[in-house]
Amino acid sequence: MSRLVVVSNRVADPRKSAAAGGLAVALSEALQSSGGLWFGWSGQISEADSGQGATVRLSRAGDTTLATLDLSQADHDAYYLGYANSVLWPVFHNRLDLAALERGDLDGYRRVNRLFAQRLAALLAPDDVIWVHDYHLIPLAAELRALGCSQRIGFFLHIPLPPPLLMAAIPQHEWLMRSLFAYDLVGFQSETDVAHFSRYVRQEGQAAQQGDDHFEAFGRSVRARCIPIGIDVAEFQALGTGREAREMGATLRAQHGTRSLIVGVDRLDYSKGLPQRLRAFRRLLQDYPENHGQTVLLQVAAPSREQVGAYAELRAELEALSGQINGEHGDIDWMPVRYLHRTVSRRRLPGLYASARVALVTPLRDGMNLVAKEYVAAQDPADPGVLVLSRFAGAAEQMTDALLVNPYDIDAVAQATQRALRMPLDERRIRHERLLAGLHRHDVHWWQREFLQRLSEPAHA
Ligand code: GDG
Repeated sequence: MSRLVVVSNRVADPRKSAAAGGLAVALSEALQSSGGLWFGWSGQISEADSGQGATVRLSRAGDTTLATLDLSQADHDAYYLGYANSVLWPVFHNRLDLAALERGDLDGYRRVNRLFAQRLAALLAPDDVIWVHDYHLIPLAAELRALGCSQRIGFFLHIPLPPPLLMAAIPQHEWLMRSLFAYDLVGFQSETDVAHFSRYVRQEGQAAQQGDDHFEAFGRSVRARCIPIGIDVAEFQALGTGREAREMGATLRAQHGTRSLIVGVDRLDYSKGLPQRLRAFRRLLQDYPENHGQTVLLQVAAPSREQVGAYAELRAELEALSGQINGEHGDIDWMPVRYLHRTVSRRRLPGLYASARVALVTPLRDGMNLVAKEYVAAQDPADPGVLVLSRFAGAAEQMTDALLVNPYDIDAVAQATQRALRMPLDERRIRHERLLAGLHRHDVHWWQREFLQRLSEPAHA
């Protein structure tokens, strides 16, 4: 069996899996069984031990080796805050207006990818299998190939791939897409992403698509497939039986009594559609006054990327909006919006989800969205809550038994929320049963096995 080498921007310590979440659990499972290596940024910024002088620190976590390196302040700012999170993230989420195209940031992005490749190449054995994750590291395989690495290399894009016209807003779009052809396999979250990839390479790369998932362009070939990520259903449900989740559930029930709880849990990010969601909740209170005193929206917005300007503005907008709604509609004994700008412990999340009659998962654009899946996994099958899900989340391709909505259409989201609040038990059970079956069929273990199986197949299978 070949050794698995995982490369991602950050390395999660698999020993802290309850904190790290399902992705870390799934990857560490594959890493442990092959005595693997996980390579990435340490999360530390250091001037002395970074850039060309950066040394790789090795540590052990069971049978897995963790290999991390520090970044200098300049590299971190240009690669992580700059090109990755102020160019690729907004454009890939259809927010051209937020893209900050600074030439120095591209240089930093290339420099850090080259540095990762140089340090990683020194640790590789000839028959290793390499799995690279996400938009921070698109050119990594090309850099490794330039150093003579001929191992099998796969790439999984966790975020959406935009349609060709939007992609073309990035001045280096051709270089980025050409970089993907240095991989043997590229995995996407949804069929929509694969269709965007296919259209791009046909239009811009004069590609020939040969067979289902095999593309030739730029004088090279790659396989590209939809391999949607799932969650670890069993792990998440087990978390739900733990003390912290049960206490969370009991606290919420005591606080809200007979009131219906609507929940939202997101990183505070403009892709998640949070202002639109709050406006839809305000519309619900305006159009369906029976919810007065009876319904509460609990929105957790976990702090994220606070050094990027667009995120600070969003935070201020959300705080103002929740204050307005509470001012307009609240009463002495009822606050319609509970807005929390903080992280809730992962062990308590299942209790929060289980107490909510409705979940609003309404991103404007999302690669997959794991909160939608976690909410379904946490429900009591005998009396389940209802998922209201954006049609622009990758999850909507699989979770067609949710109430699918256009998150920009405030009236429609308010109507769907009202329908979810009033949905009869029979219908809730049927929808939940089908959604849960889907979660089991395509869980995170399936995702990990499927990706590695496809990566191990010969190129012209
Ligand atoms: C990217 C893609 C894709 C959130 N708030 C808290 C908290 N969370 C956890 C959730 C969930 C995870 O973070 C968020 O996952 P998402 O899928 O919603 O979103 P991204 O972070 O944007 O992730 C996305 C994903 O990669 C995987 O491929 O689905 O589309 O954008 O697990 O539970 N966890 C804790 N406290 C919080 O307050 N502990």
